[in-house]
Amino acid sequence: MQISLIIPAYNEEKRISETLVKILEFNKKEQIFSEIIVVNDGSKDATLEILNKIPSIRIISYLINKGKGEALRQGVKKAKSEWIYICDADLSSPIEEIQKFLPYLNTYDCVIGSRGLDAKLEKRSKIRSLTGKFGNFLIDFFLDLGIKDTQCGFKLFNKKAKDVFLQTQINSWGYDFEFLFQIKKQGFLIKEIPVAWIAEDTFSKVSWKSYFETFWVLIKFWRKNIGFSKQFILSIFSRYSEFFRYLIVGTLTNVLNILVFLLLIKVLPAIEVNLGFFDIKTYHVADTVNYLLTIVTLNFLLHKFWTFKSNKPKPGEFGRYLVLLVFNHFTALGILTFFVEITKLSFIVSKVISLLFVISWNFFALKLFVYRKR
Ligand SMILES: Nc1nc2c(ncn2[C@@H]2O[C@H](COP(=O)(O)OP(=O)(O)O)[C@@H](O)[C@H]2O)c(=O)[nH]1
Ligand SMILES: [Mg+2]
Repeated sequence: MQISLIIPAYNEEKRISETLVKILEFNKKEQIFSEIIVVNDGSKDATLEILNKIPSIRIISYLINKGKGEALRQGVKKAKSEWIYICDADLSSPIEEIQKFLPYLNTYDCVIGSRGLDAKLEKRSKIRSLTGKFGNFLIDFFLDLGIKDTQCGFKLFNKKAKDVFLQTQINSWGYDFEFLFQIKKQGFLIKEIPVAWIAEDTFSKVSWKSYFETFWVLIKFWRKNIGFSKQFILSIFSRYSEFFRYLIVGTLTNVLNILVFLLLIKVLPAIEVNLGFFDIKTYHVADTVNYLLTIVTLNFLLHKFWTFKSNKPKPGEFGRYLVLLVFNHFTALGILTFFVEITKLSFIVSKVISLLFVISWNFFALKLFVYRKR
């Protein structure tokens, strides 16, 4: 087997020797890697001293920290094998996972580890996992790669893809999506496979600041390579069509809500029922009937058959929808009360804020709770 293993290392004195012991032991048995290259990217701790004591690895080292992307390019440039496997210094995906990549060697140019395909394999904090997913959502939104997890540090690729890797320019974390974008554009075959992921956040080099920096790198890359082209806009509509249908149905039923209300006040006979403590008048009846028609019935049906295409009869769907309506109503009421009473905002501003809150989760609540596939 001809695979060069490349590990970028920046201030890894705590993790690198354990990692290399594991890798060397594994490789002694399996003979998968023809060389192990560690790139010491200007570490300020004892990383280099530790590396120097480990036999049978190749070390590339320089004094100034340049970023993971540049470090990997330095390693890839020196690699001699047909295939390259890049691997994080913390082995958050255990080295044995390489076995899952190998069957795809002959059919694909690039096989990438993914934390987006099988949640059961992922052991890291919820907050990291969610930020990661959100980051990947943004990357997919802008670059349309169709890849669930572009940022996983474990990737295997061939010589052809290696040449593209060497042409990437982003020095920091964005090199992954730059590389995948370029090879996809050139028609290379990419396979994403689920890998185990065990990570302790306390050691992570990825600070919150790096998330914002990477986002900025993404925006610059998008502007340079895609931008607001007609094709980009069209792809947004087709990729997020469900969400746009949700917006259309929501707007339509709420406009109807007002119109039907006005119509009913006109056509209903005058009503006045005295309950002792409360008078029920025409507009109360009008608004209740209107709500039952537009929001409870029409909105439910349009979302079911058009927005979410849940065409078969599904018991429980309507019940869940009603639960959500009640939930949304009371939370909106709570939020409204909060802004009116505590922050003393005007009614209209408070109403708009409470609406925005509800709209922001309602799409996901409908998709994942009401009209869920399974
Ligand atoms: N070359 C280089 N590698 C880095 C830098 N920062 C982090 N890394 C390496 O990138 C890999 C992943 O880092 P890690 O802290 O585990 O990130 P996380 O798994 O995303 O939390 C490790 O191999 C680090 O040594 C850097 O500035 N330069
Ligand atoms: Mg890590």
